[in-house]
Amino acid sequence: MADKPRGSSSYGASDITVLEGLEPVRVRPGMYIGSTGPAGLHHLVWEVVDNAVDEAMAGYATRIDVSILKDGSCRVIDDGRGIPVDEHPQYPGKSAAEIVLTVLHAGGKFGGEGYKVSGGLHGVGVSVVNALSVKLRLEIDRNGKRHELNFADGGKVQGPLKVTGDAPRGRNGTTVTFTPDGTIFEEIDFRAQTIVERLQIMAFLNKGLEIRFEDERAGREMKESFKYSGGIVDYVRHLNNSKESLFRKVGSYEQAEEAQEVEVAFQWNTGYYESIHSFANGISTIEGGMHEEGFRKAITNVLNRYARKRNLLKEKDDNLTGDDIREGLTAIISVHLAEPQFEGQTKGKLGNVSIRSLVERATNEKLAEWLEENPKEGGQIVAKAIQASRARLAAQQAKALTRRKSALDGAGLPGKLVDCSSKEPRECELFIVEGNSAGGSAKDARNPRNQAILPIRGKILNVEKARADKILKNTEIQALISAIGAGVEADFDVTKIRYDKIILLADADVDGSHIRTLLLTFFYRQMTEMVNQGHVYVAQPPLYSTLVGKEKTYLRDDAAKEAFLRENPNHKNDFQRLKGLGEMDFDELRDTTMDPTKRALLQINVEQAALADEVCSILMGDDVPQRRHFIQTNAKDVRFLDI
Ligand code: 0RA
Repeated sequence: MADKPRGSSSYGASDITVLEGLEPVRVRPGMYIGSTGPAGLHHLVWEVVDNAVDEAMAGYATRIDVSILKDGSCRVIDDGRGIPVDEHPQYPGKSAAEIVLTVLHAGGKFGGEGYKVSGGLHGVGVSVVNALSVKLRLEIDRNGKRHELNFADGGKVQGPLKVTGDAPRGRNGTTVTFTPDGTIFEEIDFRAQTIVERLQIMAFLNKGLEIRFEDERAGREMKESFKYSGGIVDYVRHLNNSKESLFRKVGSYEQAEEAQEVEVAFQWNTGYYESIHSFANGISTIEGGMHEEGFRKAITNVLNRYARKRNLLKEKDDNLTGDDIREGLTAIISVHLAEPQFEGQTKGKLGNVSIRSLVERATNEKLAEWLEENPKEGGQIVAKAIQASRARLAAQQAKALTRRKSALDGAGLPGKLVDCSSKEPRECELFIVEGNSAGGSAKDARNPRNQAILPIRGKILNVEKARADKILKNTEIQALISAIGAGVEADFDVTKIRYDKIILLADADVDGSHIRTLLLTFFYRQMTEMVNQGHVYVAQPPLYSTLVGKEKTYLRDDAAKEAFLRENPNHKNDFQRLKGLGEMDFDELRDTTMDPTKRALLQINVEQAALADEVCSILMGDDVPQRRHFIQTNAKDVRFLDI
């Protein structure tokens, strides 16, 4: 087939069909890949990688190489069977490979049994990637030969599949190299970090599969390689790496039926939060769904039954709640099923009811077995859950107390809050300021109409190291909760926040950075939706000021100062190094942080807050060793945590 010459007329005709075939993708890319922003762009990579992972799941591929080439294009190599190269039965004169790349949904749907469980959520098929690329080259090693097929301008085939030589040493596999179409995407700059993070998760979910990444772009060169012989057990270890685990073992179990299967790995840490990550066919289900439901229900039952059987819970005792049991639990639930139903706002919720009973049954049987076989660990889990249940009762009392207290002092606002006069949250800002002196200058520099100041005293409690009862009894935290006015934890309601912007104002030194980290951890853990929706900001006071004529100019950091000197080589004036916020005077503070037209604010996203949270969980206590910066060097990536 590959060498068969084609008549020019039939070539023209097929060309038209192909264009018709992929045209809808170019007209409405969002329907196929969600968006034409960065998420959509990376969707192209996931699509190709998913196909390669499918080959691995089917037992054929063992290694996947993903590269961003010097010219910004992306290449994915796998050592699977190779896309079939023979003539496609329904499309005389065309290779199966051409059909896979030019017909929507032609992916693995032909050629016998196809895929039992296909990853493709994304599942829109590589043809979509082809449609949205200016260039795509397909190289296939199969039947001892290397084949090549090229496309351009949104999936137009550039001639028939050709044999270009022998495949190296009997190798099979597929290589897809594509250049996204810059007229379709807002930008076509791949972000290495985004890709690496996802590849690592794929490697965790596919035990033994080797996934390599290389960024070849000038100045951005990097390499990563992932291969986990323990699969999701290694994933749990990785997640608990920065925490103190309750015991060394990571438990796991799996169960399969004809059309669906589940795999679970779990371990508890000594912390107070649960961290359950679930996946369906390798796709993250961040909104949970039936698999998580089945797991939660069963784990609660199993542990209560176990605790009673061992007499750790007495007859008169209430059952432990699911929250008590899941405190400190890190778990991965990975399911595979034939036709996953993704529901919910972000399509991140698994709707298949049948998987709930499988996960529930598997957990009921196999977790119970694991507990029988590991009595020491079982005892530790129950003891922790019992402590959690006591803390829960204490927290209920503390909450009731806080409510009663705030009912007593009128509006329920903390005494040290300097509130603004406007009651329209959309225009209001709350500055959380370290220390009373800084609070004083901020009070002078603010616009009293819409800017409120809440001074806090020193380091707030590290909520990562404290249970709900202790958190709620802490006066600084009580002040934060009542000033923001939208409740806390499960009761938090982001629609009730009294200020649109919550702005953290702390010094640019080590202590200031610690305070920011603690505050971000509190918001991330206890007012998560407020972070999610971008209401949290960090004020970034500049490092230098200098006079240009009579006008004071502020320069953010050393780089800004150098740039300024390059642009103004004759500048003679001294540079003032600005001291801490507490020592800034009225106009300095106004010009750099309070005046919305002049200041620099960093909007905190979820990743930044999660990072702060991670730091809090690795800090041994709340006291920072003097002059040590928040840089995590124990992980393989060095991260600067002074957000
Ligand atoms: C259709 C059928 C078969 C494999 C593939 C497609 C396939 C697609 C991709 C995309 C990237 N890598 C891939 N590897 C394989 C089955 C082939 C057979 O039965 O031999």
